[in-house]
Amino acid sequence: MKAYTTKNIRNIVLIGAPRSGKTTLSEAMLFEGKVIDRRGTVEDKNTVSDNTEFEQTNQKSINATPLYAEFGGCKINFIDAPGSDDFSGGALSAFKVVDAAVMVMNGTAGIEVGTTLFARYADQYGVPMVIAVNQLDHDKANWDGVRAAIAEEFGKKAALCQFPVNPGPGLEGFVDVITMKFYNKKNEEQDIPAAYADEAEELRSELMEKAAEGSDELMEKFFETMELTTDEIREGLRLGLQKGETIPVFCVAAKEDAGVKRLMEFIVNVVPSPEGKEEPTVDGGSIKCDPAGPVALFIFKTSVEQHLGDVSYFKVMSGTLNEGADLVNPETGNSERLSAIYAVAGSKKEKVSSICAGDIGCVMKLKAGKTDVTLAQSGVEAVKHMVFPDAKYRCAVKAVDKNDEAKVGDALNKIAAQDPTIIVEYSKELRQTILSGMGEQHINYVKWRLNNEFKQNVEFYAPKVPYRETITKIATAQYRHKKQSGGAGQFGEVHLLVCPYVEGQEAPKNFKIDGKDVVFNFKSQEITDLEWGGKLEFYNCVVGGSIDLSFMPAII
Ligand SMILES: Nc1nc2c(ncn2[C@@H]2O[C@H](COP(=O)(O)OP(=O)(O)O)[C@@H](O)[C@H]2O)c(=O)[nH]1
Ligand SMILES: [Mg+2]
Repeated sequence: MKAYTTKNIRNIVLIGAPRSGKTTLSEAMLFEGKVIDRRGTVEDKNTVSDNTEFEQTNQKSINATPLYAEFGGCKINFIDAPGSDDFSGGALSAFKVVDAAVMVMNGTAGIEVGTTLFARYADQYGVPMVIAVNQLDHDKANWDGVRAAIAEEFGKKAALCQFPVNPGPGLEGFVDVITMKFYNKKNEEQDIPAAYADEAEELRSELMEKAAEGSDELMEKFFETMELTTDEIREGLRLGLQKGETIPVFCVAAKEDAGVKRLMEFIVNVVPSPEGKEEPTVDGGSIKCDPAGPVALFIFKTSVEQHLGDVSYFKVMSGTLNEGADLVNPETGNSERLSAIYAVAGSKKEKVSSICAGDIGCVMKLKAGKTDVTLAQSGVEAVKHMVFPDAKYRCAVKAVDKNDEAKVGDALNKIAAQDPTIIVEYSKELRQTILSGMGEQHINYVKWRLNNEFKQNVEFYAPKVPYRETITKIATAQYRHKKQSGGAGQFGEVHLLVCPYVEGQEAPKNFKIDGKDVVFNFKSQEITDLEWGGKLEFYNCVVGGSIDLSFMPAII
């Protein structure tokens, strides 16, 4: 592979509702980028992206797959993310390493639940968005409906850059109002057919106005001349995109490869390169994406892959990573040697000798190659950790055969180390291992992995409900201990008072012992938070050292 510099890198993630066509678009982009010379399909279970048995059997993406294409002098790294909320961890991890998201929309369905969900996530994580309306060759393609739905959902942010000619099975191609050209289904650039010239002019004016909002200079120029050049439109869209104020809208029919080349051209021309990006660190500082800076890489995904074992996917946040580099995990101080590094397109991996700042790659068999880990030259701080939504679904897990408990525990810990949206905890209160995830499908996938990948027979069941009683009324008790069978005698008396307690209640002042009022003489107070949320308050009221200090820990 050609060596790339930071400014020739583009990093994007494909997001969108399930079955909108992200994996099909990925395959078309790999084809356009000459990484593959024959396109697979989801139905034939031979796409580069959906390369695991579970994904192929279910014909849906579970894992976010890092891929790349060499195109227009750039390396476009793109991550094919799963579309269901249960597996949103993949898209959310990818947000950490990309400069834009391509929201794939199903041209027959418009705005779906997944569209809104992932658009909201992109907004929350501060990732700019480009829309690609897909499936415009489908017999149920509804361009007018989708266009209206986009306007309703994204309002003034949506910037229409293209429209299709004859959407549906007779799709002819797309008119592009940035280049003012028509692209037929074979991606050939032609003049705009006369019948669509007026519509194209009208849309270009609207687009110029939107692009002008990108900066004051562009706005001034637009007001003076009522014109922007094609490059100025691109600049305006880039600025609007970076600020999250503009969402450019493109058209594709990924299954037919139509429009894909032009979308990639737009990514190369308009999506910002990672150069100069400041990545926040755990100590409140930042790492600048500079190929001449100190080497720092961030692992955003790990997986166990057939014939390869543990694979860690990373983005070089700064510096230039060379094979054989010795790096340190700034949070643990552990060092690692990266003897071989690779460019990645799903299961296709190409060994490279160096990877520049901003680029994405992978390395195998690292000792500490966990997700969310930084490896860097000494003196560099760790990258701020990824954040994920709280788990939405939980269940209890146990090995069917009690003797396998340790093996099941190990397997669960491995799965959780790879997928940060899976949480495994042992609840001392319930005496159960509790597994939490993003949804029922997510948990079922963990079960599938335990059975098939780790060959463990497990049972998933509803966790127990913790039953906590409380004290409702005052009660007293007393006990006298007396032992005099040779040697020094033993004597002790315990008087117990149990009463209901509410937050802020004053400590008891006196107590009746043998009918007599005893006033407490508080010496010290110790408060311990209990595991289940309660509190233990201990008042030491010992008089005259009558209880030896060495007995105190046993009493508390
Ligand atoms: N007609 C048509 N079908 C498509 C197109 N893109 C994807 N599909 C089909 O839509 C289904 C879902 O595609 P897939 O790429 O798995 O969607 P994903 O869930 O977003 O990754 C598959 O059956 C694809 O063959 C397209 O451009 N046109
Ligand atoms: Mg997919």
